[in-house]
Amino acid sequence: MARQSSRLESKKVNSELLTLTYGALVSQMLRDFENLEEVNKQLERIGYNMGVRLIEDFLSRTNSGRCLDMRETADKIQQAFKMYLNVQPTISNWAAATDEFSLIFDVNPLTEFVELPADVSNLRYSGILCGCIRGALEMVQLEVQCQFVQDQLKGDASTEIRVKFIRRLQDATPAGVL
Ligand code: MYR
Repeated sequence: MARQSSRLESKKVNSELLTLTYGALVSQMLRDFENLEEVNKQLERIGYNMGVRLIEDFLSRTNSGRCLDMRETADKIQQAFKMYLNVQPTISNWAAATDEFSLIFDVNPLTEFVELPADVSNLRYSGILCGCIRGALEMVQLEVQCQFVQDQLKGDASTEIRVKFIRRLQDATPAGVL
């Protein structure tokens, strides 16, 4: 019993550490870059580079085969969020053509205890997550568009990432991987 509660405690500490570390990164970037659009761009790029690397770990840890359609891909993304961030977004709002869906988050571990000052209301604070999804999917030859369409951090009713299938890619080294 004591061991289980200390494991829960340690998960809580890890998630708080993540929130604080990410907050420090974003604050530093706000100081370092000239404008918000540049910060938004860089956060997405960092996420993209993470996704490009993370997919290999994900595929080997889950022993995953290729997804046959976007529904399977959505399930894998959900599984990845559970595995790496211990949150399980709900998959919903499918487009009729099943080429577009939403991930709805009850909790965004990057934004717990965060408040955005009014002068950075255009900051895409958690844009790193969209970059991560985009980078990971590009490695399995799926080009997607990924963006927050609602964010509780900005006063919206929920936090929702929209993922849209763009096209299947030929095998190629992704542009801009560092
Ligand atoms: C395939 O079609 O070949 C497999 C697709 C696997 C997709 C896994 C996507 C992982 C997205 C990572 C998001 C991480 C968020 C922390």
